[in-house]
Amino acid sequence: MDVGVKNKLAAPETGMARRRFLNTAAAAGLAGVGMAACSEKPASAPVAKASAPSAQPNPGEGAGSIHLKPGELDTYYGLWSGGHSGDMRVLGLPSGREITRIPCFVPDALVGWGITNESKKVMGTKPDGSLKYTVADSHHVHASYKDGNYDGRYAWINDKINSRLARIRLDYFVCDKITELPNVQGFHGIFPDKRDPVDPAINYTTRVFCGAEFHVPLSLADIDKPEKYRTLFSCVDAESMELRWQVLIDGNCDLTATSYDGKLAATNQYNVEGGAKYEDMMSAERDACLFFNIARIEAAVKAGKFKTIGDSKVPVVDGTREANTDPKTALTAYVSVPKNPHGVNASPDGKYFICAGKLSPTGTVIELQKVLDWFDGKLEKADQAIVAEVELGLGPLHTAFDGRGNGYTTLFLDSQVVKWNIEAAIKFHAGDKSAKYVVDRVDVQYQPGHVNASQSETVAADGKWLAVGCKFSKDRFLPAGPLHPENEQLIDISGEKMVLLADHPVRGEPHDFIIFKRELVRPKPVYELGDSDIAVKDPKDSGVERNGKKVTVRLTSQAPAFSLREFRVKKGDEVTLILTNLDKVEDLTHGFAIPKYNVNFIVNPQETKSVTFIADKPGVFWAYCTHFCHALHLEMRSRMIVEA
Ligand code: RUQ
Ligand code: CUA
Ligand code: CA
Repeated sequence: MDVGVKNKLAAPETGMARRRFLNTAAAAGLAGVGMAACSEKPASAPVAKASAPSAQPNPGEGAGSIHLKPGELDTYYGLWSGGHSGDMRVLGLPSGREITRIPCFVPDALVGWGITNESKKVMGTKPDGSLKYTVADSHHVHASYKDGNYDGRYAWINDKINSRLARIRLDYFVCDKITELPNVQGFHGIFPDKRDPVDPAINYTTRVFCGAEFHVPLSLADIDKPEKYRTLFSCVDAESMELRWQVLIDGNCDLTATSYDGKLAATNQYNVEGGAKYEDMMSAERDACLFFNIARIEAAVKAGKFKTIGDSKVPVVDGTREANTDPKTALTAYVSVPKNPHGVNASPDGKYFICAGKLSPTGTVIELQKVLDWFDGKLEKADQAIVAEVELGLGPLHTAFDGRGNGYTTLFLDSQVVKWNIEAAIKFHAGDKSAKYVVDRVDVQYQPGHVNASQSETVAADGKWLAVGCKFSKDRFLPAGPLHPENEQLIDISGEKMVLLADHPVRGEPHDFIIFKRELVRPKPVYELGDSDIAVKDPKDSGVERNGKKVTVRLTSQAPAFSLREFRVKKGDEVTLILTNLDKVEDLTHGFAIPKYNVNFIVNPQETKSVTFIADKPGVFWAYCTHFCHALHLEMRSRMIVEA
C-alpha cells in the first residue's frame, strides 16, 4: 500500500460514514495500482443488511466471556506469526493475552537465541561462526494434523525474506529446525498435509508444502531475461525437515492449501502473467489456483523423471502447463480464478477450496472431487471444478470457517468481514438467484488481512471465535509516535450475527495465526537432562578444562548459586561455557550474562546451553543471573577472571 493511501485513511470519520469514506479513499488510492477495476463493480448479489458496529446482544448463545477473572485460564491457544520479529507468538484466547514468544529466525536476548551454540546451529551460521541471517519476515503459522485435527506435535512458520521454514516442537514450544529452500525467493504460503495420499495408515502430517512467490532466473545466463524466470513449489519432510521434491511451475505461488484426503495441495497464483512489474502482473483478467497431484508427483520422482537445479540435489519435476496437458498423466492442474487471487482455504467438510479474489470482489469455490475427476480424465476442463464464483465485497483476502457451512472472508477495501453460506453460494451460482448466500457483514477496524476461527481449518471447526488481523489501527489505541500498532480483533461467531468484542494492539506485522483447543497440546513442564549430550549432570563435574587455546568451562546452576563462584581463563582463549540448570522445580529459570562479552541466555529447569567466545578483554567480569529466581537472585553471580 502506498503512502497516499495511508494519508487518506487518516481522515477522522466515524461509523458507517467512515467505512464508506475508506472504501472510496482506499479504492481511489489504489487506482494508481489498478484496484479501480474491481471498485467499479459494487456487490450486486442479494445481501443481508450490513450490521451496525455491534453493541447488540448476540442472538446466539454466545461463545463466552473474553474477560477472564484473575487466575482463570484461557480455553484456546493461538499461535501467531511474529512478523518482522521472526518469532512465533503464543496467545491465550479468548482473552487475547500474549503468553510467550518463540524466537525462530531472529536473535532474541531473553532466551539467548542467536547467542547460544545450540540456537546458532538451528539458525545457521557462516564459516566464521556468525549468524547467516539476522532479519526475517514471517507470515504464516500452521500446525501438524492427525485425522484432520491438530495433534500437538509441531507448528511451522515461514520467513519470506530468506525462504526459510522453521519448525516448532509443541512439547517445549521451541524452534528445533530451520530449513532454507533452494532456488526460490519470496517463500510465502505454507501448509502441512493432513494425511498421506496413498498409505491409509499415515493419517497424520508428513509433508509441509511451501509456495514461492517471486520468480527468479534458474541459471545465471537468464539474469536479464525475466521471461525465463521461474518459481518452484516445494515439499519438505515434516520429520527430517529435508526437501523431498520441488515442482517447476508456470506463474507464481501465493498462499497454499491442502486437502483432507492428502491427495491435493494447491497454491493461488496472482502472476500467471509472469510479469516483472505490477502492471504486467495484473494484466490478465484471470489467474489461477494451481493444484498438485501429490501421489503422481512422488511416483514421478521415484521413477527418476526429474532434474536438479544448480548445486541443489533436490529432485525437480515439471509442473508447467505445457508438460501437463494430458489429465491422465498430469502432475498439476491449473484452475482459473479471477484477477490476482490471494488466500486459498480448505473448508472443514473437506469438499472445497475457497479462493479470495483480491482485485476481484469475488470468492471462487472449487470442488475438490471435481479436480480429482479432471485428473482421472472424467472432466473435460479443469475450470469445470468451479462450483461458485460469487461477489463478496471489495478486496477479499482470506476465509475462515465455522463448521456450520459458512465462510468468513476479510474484505480489505471494505474494512469488513463478510459471513457467507457456501452451499447457498453454489446454488446462486447455479442459477437460483433467490439463494441468499451473504448472511452477515461486520465492520472491522481497519483493512483486515488474515482471519481465522477457532479450529477453523480442521474437521473440528467449532464456530465460536473469529480473530481478524487488521493492518491499520489508526485511532483505536493511544498514539505512541508515528508507527501505529496493528489491530487484532476478536469476534464472537457463535450466533447468526457476528459480534465484535475486542481490540488488541500488536506489533507489526503478524499476518496469519491459528486458534485451537488447549487440550490439543501437551506442553512439558521441565526439560530432561538427557536432552543435551553435553549436560553437566553433577555440580562435581564443574570446572575449567584446557586444551591448548581452547578452554571448556562447565558449570551448573541451583538457586541461588552457580557451581563455580569464579573461573579463570587467559586472554586470547577460545572459551566454550556450558551451563546446566540442575533446578528441577517448574519455572525455576536462571539466566547467565557476561558483561562486555555480549553473552546473555536463560536456562530452564534441567536445560543445558552453551556459548563460545574469544576471551579478548583481560579483567574481572561478573557473570550474573539475569532471571529473577530467588531472594538471593542479585547475589547469584560468578566471577570470570581473564588473565592478561
Ligand atoms: S498474506 S494478508 Cu503474507 Cu498471508 Cu494475506
Ligand atoms: Cu538465578 Cu536469578
Ligand atoms: Ca495477475
